[in-house]
Amino acid sequence: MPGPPGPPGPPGEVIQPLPIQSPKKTRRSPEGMMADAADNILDYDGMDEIFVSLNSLKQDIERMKYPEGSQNNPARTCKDLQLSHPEFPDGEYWIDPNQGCSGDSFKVYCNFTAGGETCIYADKKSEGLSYVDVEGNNINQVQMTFLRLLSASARQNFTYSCHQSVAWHDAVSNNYDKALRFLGSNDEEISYDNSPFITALHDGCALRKGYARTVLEINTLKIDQLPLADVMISDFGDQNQKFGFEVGPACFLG
Ligand SMILES: [Ca+2]
Repeated sequence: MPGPPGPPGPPGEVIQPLPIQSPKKTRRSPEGMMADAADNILDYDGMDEIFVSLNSLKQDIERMKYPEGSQNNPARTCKDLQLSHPEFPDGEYWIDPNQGCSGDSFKVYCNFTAGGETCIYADKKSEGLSYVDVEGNNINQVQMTFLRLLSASARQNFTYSCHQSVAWHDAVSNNYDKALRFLGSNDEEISYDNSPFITALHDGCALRKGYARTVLEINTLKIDQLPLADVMISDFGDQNQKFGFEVGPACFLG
């Protein structure tokens, strides 16, 4: 395999055909037996283009090997970017999970500290749950599919702000009957009773007293579950009950 990159080296040899091009003049001389020579000349003329192509191919390969996370030279994922640039700080970078043309690349948040997570955001302007890149553009579903294929786990936080409303554990009844239920991207319903992947990082709403908040983290090996598509709230309807929620970024780790 190392062979192919070699040929671009010879571009210097492009000069060599020059002397051979001198027969070009003789080619115009009327006498025959030049047909073969003419073919050769055409071949050598074509070599220029071949070397240019090889050179551009070499540059493409270099770009793939050392992505910069820029719009023109995006990485496949943040994890890939971290592998080629371990020195890069957490921040916003361009990725192109489906590779090929970079015209459909998009900008994400790379959490290198967390091991190279690729994060997209919930769209605050959307009424339902939908997701956008850091520039607020909707994410192409093909790119989303590729990002999932390149990931081994996915993580997303959900913060519930409550006033006398349970989000996860119900401390008074000591059960999880009123736990929030989520709808995954794969249409799977997940909650306390059927998923081992949801953890309460903080569960202030469990006491059902005054204002508090609960932070749930979905950290799943079932990549298709994220990002969350919907949430169902159970403990609501009584007077004095209030709630609000915030959907955290969905982060994919390769
Ligand atoms: Ca692409």
